Amino acid sequence: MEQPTQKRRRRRRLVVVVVVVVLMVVVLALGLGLGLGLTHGRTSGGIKDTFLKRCQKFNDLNCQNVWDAFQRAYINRDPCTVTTDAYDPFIEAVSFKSQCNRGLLWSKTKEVAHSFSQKRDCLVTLEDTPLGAILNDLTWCGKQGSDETFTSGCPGYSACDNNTVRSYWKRASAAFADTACGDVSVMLSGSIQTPFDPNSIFASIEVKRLRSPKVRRLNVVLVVEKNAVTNCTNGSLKNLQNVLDAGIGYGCKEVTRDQIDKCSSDPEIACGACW
Ligand SMILES: *[C@@H]1O[C@H](CO)[C@@H](O)[C@H](O)[C@H]1NC(C)=O
Ligand SMILES: *[C@@H]1O[C@H](CO)[C@@H](O)[C@H](O)[C@H]1NC(C)=O
Ligand SMILES: *[C@H]1O[C@@H](CO)[C@H](O)[C@@H](O)[C@@H]1NC(C)=O
Repeated sequence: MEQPTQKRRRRRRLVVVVVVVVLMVVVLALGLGLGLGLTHGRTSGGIKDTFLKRCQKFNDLNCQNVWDAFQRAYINRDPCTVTTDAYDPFIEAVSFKSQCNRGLLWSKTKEVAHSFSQKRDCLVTLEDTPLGAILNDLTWCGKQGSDETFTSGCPGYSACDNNTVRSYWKRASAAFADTACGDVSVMLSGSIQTPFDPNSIFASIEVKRLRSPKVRRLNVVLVVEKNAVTNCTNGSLKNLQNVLDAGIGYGCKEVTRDQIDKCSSDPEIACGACW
């Protein structure tokens, strides 16, 4: 009777040991998983998820490749030394088709331009293409000696010339202007003194990329609201005509915000009749 009791005790001890070991493994695995999860969340988790989700709306993109090409531009770099050409591989990975007669540029009119392009299937802004849609309103940067993507503590848009985000929008705007052909539209603001501002991305990058004969004409839509201070006769718009590539036609129309909103919400109005 003595032996079976000892056996039972030994077996019980064995079971206890096994249970303790299993528990330790489970706790370790959970802890490790949690640790990895936290690291993930602290670094690229948020922006990578947003990036991939937005990218996947464009069916013809291999989004993991696109993300890899994007990261290569700024990872392990001082965020004030990222030049526009660092994004070349990314731009190539996202290459998209020309926008003949549908390209809509904007300067100081982001909100109205998008409210129009998103409601009507007439004109396309940079932000309606993958290049603009994926990164719109995001902030990101890298750090020397790190392979992580940061979304806070990045230099502001005006902090330095060659910063991660600013160089991106310059490069993306250039790529978008390169796809323009036929008639191109631009919405400029009639509520500021200088609708064609030489420091804007439109003036410093996009206009220079519009080449004749691929681009036939530039139509300025000068958005005038109640507080309008200028019109199509403004001197800065004369400057715009002067810097346009020879052979590109030019037109300017003052269009009220109300008129644009009406056209945005009424599909019965033909696109060509909006202004
Ligand atoms: C930014 O980069 C360009 C090269 O793309 C360079 O010519 C320029 O000097 C740089 N600007 C600053 C402030 O470092
Ligand atoms: C355009 O604005 C100028 C003042 O900047 C004004 O003299 C002129 O009459 C305006 N032209 C039209 C057509 O409203
Ligand atoms: C528009 O043109 C520019 C450049 O000639 C002038 O500097 C501005 O003062 C002008 N704006 C208005 C409202 O006259």
